[in-house]
Amino acid sequence: MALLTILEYPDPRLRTRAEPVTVFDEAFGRLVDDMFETMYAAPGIGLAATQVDAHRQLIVIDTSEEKNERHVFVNPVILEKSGTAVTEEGCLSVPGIFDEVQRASHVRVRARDRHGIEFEQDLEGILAVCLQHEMDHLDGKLFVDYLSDLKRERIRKKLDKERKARGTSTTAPVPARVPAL
Ligand code: GNR
Ligand code: NI
Repeated sequence: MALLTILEYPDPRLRTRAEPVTVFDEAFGRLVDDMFETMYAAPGIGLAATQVDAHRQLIVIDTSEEKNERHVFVNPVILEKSGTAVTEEGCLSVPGIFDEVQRASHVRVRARDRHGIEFEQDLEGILAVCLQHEMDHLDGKLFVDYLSDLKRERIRKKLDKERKARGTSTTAPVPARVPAL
């Protein structure tokens, strides 16, 4: 098991379109496990492979309180959507930013599981919203794309500033100076 690095906006790799998964081998199973570990550690309720720079159509989700309901969606396709829901969304690739996004409240999805077995499922509530958020990642899209240009620009500048502050942090360990003899 391994923790993967999550790409952050405005990293251009987040704009990559994911390719369908064709091989469900051991290495693929390890990627699924590593994505769950990374999502739980973050913590988040969903993660798309795009966010960990693996550009394949793979999504993991767990919206349960107890973190014991693993959902895997490989090569997902939305068959039907209905209703609307406005949710305060966040994204591990846009840390610390939350804003309202309108999406369908109900979706029917066809996908494959980690073994390549096809299934169909009806989703509602946060699970439906999260799946749509994750499928956007697979298309190179982020929730901030639904916000105004002004908001998106402010977000980019804020994250930029925070990254710079992290880079020159005074709390970073200062290398010990070897005293002159
Ligand atoms: O952890 C997450 N929370 C969340 C809340 C509302 C709508 C969508 C999400 S997904 C997000 C994790 C993430 O960035 N997935 O791509
Ligand atoms: Ni996200």
